[in-house]
Amino acid sequence: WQGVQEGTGNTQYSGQVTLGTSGSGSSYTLTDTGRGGHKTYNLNRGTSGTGTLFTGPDDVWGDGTPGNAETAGADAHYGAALTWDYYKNVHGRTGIRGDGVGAYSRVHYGNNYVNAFWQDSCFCMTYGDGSGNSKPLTSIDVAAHEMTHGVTAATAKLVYSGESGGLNEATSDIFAAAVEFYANNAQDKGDYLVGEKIDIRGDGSPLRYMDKPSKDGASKDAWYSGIGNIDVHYSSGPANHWFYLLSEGSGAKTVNGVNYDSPTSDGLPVTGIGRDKAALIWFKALTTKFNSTTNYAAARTGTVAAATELYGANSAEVKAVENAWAGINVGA
Ligand code: ASN
Ligand code: ZN
Repeated sequence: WQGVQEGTGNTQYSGQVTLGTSGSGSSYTLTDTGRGGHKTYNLNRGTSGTGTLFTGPDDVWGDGTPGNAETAGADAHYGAALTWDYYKNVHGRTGIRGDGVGAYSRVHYGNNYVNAFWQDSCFCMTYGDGSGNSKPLTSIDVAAHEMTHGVTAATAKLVYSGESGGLNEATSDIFAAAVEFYANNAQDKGDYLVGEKIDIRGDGSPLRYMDKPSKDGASKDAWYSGIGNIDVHYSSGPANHWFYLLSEGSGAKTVNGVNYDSPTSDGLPVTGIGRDKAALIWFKALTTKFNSTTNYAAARTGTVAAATELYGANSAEVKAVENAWAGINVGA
């Protein structure tokens, strides 16, 4: 059977979901023909090659527990599908490169490996199983974060060091949040936290907080001269904070049951314009204004230009973009 087929995934982080699969009769694979042929492979703790393509007799994948090898495959396959759908349906971009071609995912990388990563060289993303091989890094936001590294590499090509590196990381966090909200999965509602499901620290805390990035103990809330010298996962903080402020506004707020409290560096309030508009502005800036050496000051210029094209020079949206940058110490 050659058409688009739907199987069932019993995921660890997102409950029971529909997956794009291929096959018929008593042989199916995790090959998503409706999304560029995106495939998901089982590395079975190896660290090179593609291992084996997930294949099974019944088009039902995983049982929701990490002990079942298919479960991480189901989560990763689902996250890739959501990210594909988000870019296609929200931004009109079909595939990471916009050419309709799917990437592929590899799960069960190594042993107790607590990371996930995108590689442009294979046009693929890879997930470890986490500490104790029990918390694979296959949540929706991590999948969207990694795939977005592919989108950035295909568009602005932000260099992965200095301020552009922080903006590269923030782009992955921004669209990770956007995809999670887009998915509206009952077991993983949208939030402005990154990696809250994978429990990397073992205390239930997320990897990163977008409303007040310094809550993680290392990320910065606002730009300062020299921010380009810290790790890109921390210099992303101000841009993540900018996205939160632009989306939701400053101050205290509860979204999907999560409490946020976002201060501004200048003490002035920011009125949010909603995350959908904020994401459209960042996407337009990423794909038409930014380049490999864009820094925080240039990101301000680029997003103001993008918002001006989308909403007009005297719009409330442009004003909010400017106020959000002021709120993270990036002035005119
Ligand atoms: N998971 C990390 C990331 O995508 C891997 C890395 O440090 N590049 O940011
Ligand atoms: Zn990243």
